[in-house]
Amino acid sequence: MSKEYEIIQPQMIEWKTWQPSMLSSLVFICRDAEVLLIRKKTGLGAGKINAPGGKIEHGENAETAAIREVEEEVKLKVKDLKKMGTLKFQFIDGSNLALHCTVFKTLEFIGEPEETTEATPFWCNNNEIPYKEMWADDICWLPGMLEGNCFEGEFVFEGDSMLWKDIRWHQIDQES
Ligand code: 6U4
Repeated sequence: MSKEYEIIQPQMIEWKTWQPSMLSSLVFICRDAEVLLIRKKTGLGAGKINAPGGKIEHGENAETAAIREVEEEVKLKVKDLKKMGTLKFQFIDGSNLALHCTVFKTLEFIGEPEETTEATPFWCNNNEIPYKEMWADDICWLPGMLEGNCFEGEFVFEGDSMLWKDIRWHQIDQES
């Protein structure tokens, strides 16, 4: 077989039977026309701007993991999380990471965001989100999500480069 056929092409991924190797969550905390973002200091995407969140640990679901990660990363207690979407990331670099991420939004939080060893938090106006410093997929779904729309997306990455994407939007009552 020639080398060309051994390379995984993004369009070859069978999303219907795709299985994640890691589960995670992201939480967008909103107040007025602002959203709380972080400069991530550790782990996947260190140095990038993202929302608080991280891996789902044994015994947790996406929501309990999201609540724990927000407290660990920025010292806020969040509640009333609304599930807004799901993201599936297949990395076709050496990691072969297959990452599933549940995206939540909330208006309810207690406390003031604090810097930790994992993250530097900052409030950002919804119109000034620094997409160039974020994962390449974020600009495809974050604006629509902040407007209140629910979504599902699949993405293929090679390192930091997004090679392929598919996003579907739907009504809030279809997302569970
Ligand atoms: P640990 O080591 O568990 O503290 P943690 O910050 O929990 O690390 P990590 O480093 O595994 O998690 O990174 C997973 C996080 O990265 C999830 O919150 C989702 C986020 N993430 C990964 N790829 C992303 C992408 N392409 N777009 C995006 N977020 C992404 O918006």
